[in-house]
Amino acid sequence: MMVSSSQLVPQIRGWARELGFSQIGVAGVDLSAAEPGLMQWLAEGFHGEMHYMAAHGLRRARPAELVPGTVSVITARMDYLPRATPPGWQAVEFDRLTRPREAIVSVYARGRDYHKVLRARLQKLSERIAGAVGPFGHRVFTDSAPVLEAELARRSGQGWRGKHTLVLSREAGSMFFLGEIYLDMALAPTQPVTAHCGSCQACMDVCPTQAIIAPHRVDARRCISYLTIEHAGPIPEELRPLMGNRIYGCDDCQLVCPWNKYAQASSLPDFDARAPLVGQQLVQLFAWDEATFLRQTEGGPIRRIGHERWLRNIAVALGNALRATGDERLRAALLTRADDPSALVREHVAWALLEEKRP
Ligand code: B12
Ligand code: SF4
Ligand code: SF4
Repeated sequence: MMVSSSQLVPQIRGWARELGFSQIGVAGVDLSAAEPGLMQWLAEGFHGEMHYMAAHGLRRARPAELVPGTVSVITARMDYLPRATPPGWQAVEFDRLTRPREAIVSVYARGRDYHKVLRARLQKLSERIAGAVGPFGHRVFTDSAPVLEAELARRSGQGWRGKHTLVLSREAGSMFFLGEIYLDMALAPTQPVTAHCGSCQACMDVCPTQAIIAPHRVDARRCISYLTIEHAGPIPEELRPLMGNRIYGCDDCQLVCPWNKYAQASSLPDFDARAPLVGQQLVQLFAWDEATFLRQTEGGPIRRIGHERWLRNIAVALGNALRATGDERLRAALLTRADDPSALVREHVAWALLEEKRP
């Protein structure tokens, strides 16, 4: 099907804005230039236990093989800073690291699960498009395993790839999610933008675990986001002290990025932070039983990791806080789960209580 891009794309931008998206681009389907890098990344084992990353082979980089008939991809950006985000929010977030007893949940995970928000709104956008051009073949994605989202976004002009690998824009920094609509309708691609990292490498320097091993190369196995969210088993011991009080995800490489002074707040209430997930004491969150965990995380992305991993992560943070402060209340909290039914939790609690870690 052939439609006039010059008329349709501006219309799509208008509908997308009404649905909470901030920018729309169009990419073609030839991502062959990205294939060697993806294969290298997998060959180095940087994906760790994210076996789904390898499972789809090169279909990840070949939209037309993943969804037969695809000839164009609409890319969409959705800003996720909560509506109440104050100016200078990066300093507010960095400050949390100086309060070891406080739990840090990554900014993106404090509200509603973005998978749900983006998927539903991309579907609505597809319906608006179909209303204008008639029925067409499409499939929506957001953070769905087999899609190279950042590469599609870069090509379609959503931004350039920062040295931390995230997509970064002069108008919006990097605090946004990406989503796509694969289409069987040909639209003219929008143009990429130039990169503006220059000689900066602040993200690489700040990374607590040195997970950004070279510009544009992240070894996921070292990334705190991977360790706290994707990784199922015991967290490697040498990385535990470096996690500090981050219990779900990590924002450091984005907080330090100068372009994030242009990051924009969401127009939707969905990403507003839920009170129990911001500025809370580790001790309080560690006391949640499974029912409380499920209730407090309902509709949010954290629920996916389950109560056991939640406790594992908090045990590490409590151990780090105990080492930093010597506060006996932290030890007491850890002792309440020394005999936890989960071997994983017990082991992390035992590590957190180890005497030789005391200052
Ligand atoms: C797997 C994954 C992760 C992994 C790995 C991250 C990574 N950098 O690869 C982990 C769990 C660590 C992670 C963490 C985060 N993620 Co993530 N993640 C993904 C996911 C599902 C796939 C990314 C991917 O394909 N990685 C594989 C590598 C190969 O891709 P690549 O970095 O683009 O590599 C290219 C080049 O750099 C080069 N290359 C890379 N390595 C190597 C090695 C060699 C030797 C060579 C030669 C070349 C080469 O070749 C590749 C192809 O062009 C995407 C969603 C999606 N489906 O795309 C979200 C996604 C990238 N994540 C996202 C977010 C928000 C995050 C976090 C900020 C969350 C948080 N606050 O904790 C952190 C940021 C960490 C970071 N600095 O990347 C957003 C990013 C939005 C944006 N602005 O760009 C995405 C797009 C999800 C979404 N739909 O919004 N994530
Ligand atoms: S911190 Fe510096 S190097 Fe890293 S993404 Fe931002 S501008 Fe680029
Ligand atoms: S999210 Fe944190 S651990 Fe992961 S690369 Fe960025 S700074 Fe490093």
